[in-house]
Formats: sequence, structure tokens, C-alpha cells
Amino acid sequence: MERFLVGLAVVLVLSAAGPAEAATTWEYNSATGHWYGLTGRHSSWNEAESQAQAAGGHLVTINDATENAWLTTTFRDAYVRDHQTPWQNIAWIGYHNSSGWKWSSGESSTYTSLYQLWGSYSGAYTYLHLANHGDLAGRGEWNHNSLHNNTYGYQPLGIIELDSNPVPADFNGDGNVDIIDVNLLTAEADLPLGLMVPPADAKFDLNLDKIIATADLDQWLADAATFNGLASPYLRGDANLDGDVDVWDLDGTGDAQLLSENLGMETGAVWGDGDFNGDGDVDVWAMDGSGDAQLLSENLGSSLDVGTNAVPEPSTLALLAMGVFGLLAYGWRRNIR
Ligand SMILES: [Ca+2]
Ligand SMILES: [Ca+2]
Ligand SMILES: [Ca+2]
Ligand SMILES: [Ca+2]
Repeated sequence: MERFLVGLAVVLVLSAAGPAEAATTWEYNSATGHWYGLTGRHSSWNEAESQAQAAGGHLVTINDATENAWLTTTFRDAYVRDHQTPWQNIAWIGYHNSSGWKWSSGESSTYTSLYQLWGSYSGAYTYLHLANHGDLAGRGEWNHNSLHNNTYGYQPLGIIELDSNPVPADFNGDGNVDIIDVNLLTAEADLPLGLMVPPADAKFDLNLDKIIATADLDQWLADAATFNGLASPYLRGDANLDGDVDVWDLDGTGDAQLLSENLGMETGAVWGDGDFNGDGDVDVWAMDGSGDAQLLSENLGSSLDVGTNAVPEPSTLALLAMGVFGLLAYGWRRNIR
């Protein structure tokens, strides 16, 4: 009973800190290097700013016309509560009048994009006219109107701006840390060689050393495992990222199956193709031990106990391994000929 109550308490704490406060998906703007998302519920401006702060940021500060245009398009479908028609398409921003107009982040940006009738409305809190907004569509103008700050209706969502990725390993901001993200990382650079930031995208630099390299992949494998509740990092060879490094699966998703399908691929390979060292190809063997099949074979049979996969019996595994190594050895001989 006691254990049940502790478990219940944990669940309640987790749900209290959960996604009701803020976006579960985030959009990355490579021009600013910042992450943006919508508040979790329609609200007054003050409540929206509180939601933004709970998420670790503020309502957005718009520093120039480029950022303004990007926001206008990216959040084009943020509707006002109860009025899901195109002309009611607005979102709170951080500009507000509190002893003078200022930004809630404290930044001193001087850029503005005021609606032509700005001066004829009253209200201390500002919203952005989004792309889908009647005759104001795409103009990205700001207005303020106390009507939208009441508690009865017409309440918008707010746009939150964060300086850094709330989940660093989630490169596409979809709330999951999975194969899509590691594929994006392995596609970004030849990792053993390394690529400086810029031209590489800073969001991939997990260890913040200004270069996208093998260390970032190691960091991702560890961070992703932690995020997904595993005790140890994902292993090289786990092409489908299910926590096991296995030979064969009925549905064709065995890691060695995935690798063998792509064996000999010379450019554009990503983790899910079997490129476990992140150099863009899928190969059998390398002098320094970094051949993708070598990396897989080192961890073959390892399981991180995610409990989602039926793991074959050890004897079956050994037989399958012999078969796959026969295939890999064939591929290797063919490659060096
Ligand atoms: Ca993701
Ligand atoms: Ca790095
Ligand atoms: Ca696997
Ligand atoms: Ca490779």
C-alpha cells in the first residue's frame, strides 16, 4: 500500500509539471538559434507569460523583421479560443505596457511592427496578427486590445521563446527522442572528421565545443537513453534503436538485417542505415576497428532491457550470427577485390 501511494505521488508530481503549462513540440529558428512553442492553453497575457516562464523562457521578444515574418508563418494556425475563423488568428507576444512599453524578457529590442490603428485601441498587452488572419494575413502586424485579455473568450495562445532546446537530444522538437533525431545528427556531418559550427547547425553540438563530431553522437546515445528511461546508453549496432543489438527479426528490422541491406553504401548513410560511426558510409571493416559491421558485432546480443522485443534464445542467436557473419565476410571480400 505504501509503495502504491509513493508511486501515485510520483505520478501526480509528474503530471503537475507536465505539458499542460507549455508546448510539447518546439520549432527551431536557425537564424536566432532559439526554440519557440505555443503555451499549453488559451489565457490572458499574464497567464501566458507565467506559462512561458514555467517552461524556462518568456513570451517571445521579436528583434527584427525576419524573426517577425518567421513567427507569423510558423504559428499561423494559433487560433483565439472559441473563434476558430481565419480572422481570429493571433498570438500573445512579450510586448506590454508597464510604466512604458517593454519586452517581458527584459531585452531592449527597438524593432516594432505596429498595426496602423495601434493608437486607436486600448490595452496593455500585445498580440501578433498571424499569417492566416483575413485582410491582415501575412503582414505580421501587432495590436493590443483589452478584449483579448478577459476571461470569457477571445483568449489567444502565447508564443514562448527559449534560448536553448528544452530537450537537447530532440533535434526536430517533436517531443520524442528517437531514430529520427539520431539520423539527423549522422546526416549533419562526417562525425569522425568533425564539422565546425557554422556551417554546421549549433543545435547538434551537444557538448558545446563548436564542432559536430563523434563526441556529440556519444552524448546523444547517452542522453537519448536517459530520456527514454534506460539505465545505460544506446549501443553502436542498434540500427532501429529498440535497445537490442540483434541479428534478425521476422519483420526485417533486425539490426544486422538493416546493415546488410545497405552494406557498401558510400555516401549519405545515417544511423538507421547502419552507419554507426557517422562517417556517411556503411562498411564492414576498418583497420582502426570503426567499420560499421565491426561496431555492430562488438555489441551483438546486447540488450538494454527495454522489454519491447522478443529476444531470440542464445543458441538461435549464435546460429543466426554465424549466418550474418558469413554474409558480412562475403561483402568484405567483395569490397576489397
Ligand atoms: Ca525528435
Ligand atoms: Ca560537439
Ligand atoms: Ca535494435
Ligand atoms: Ca560508417
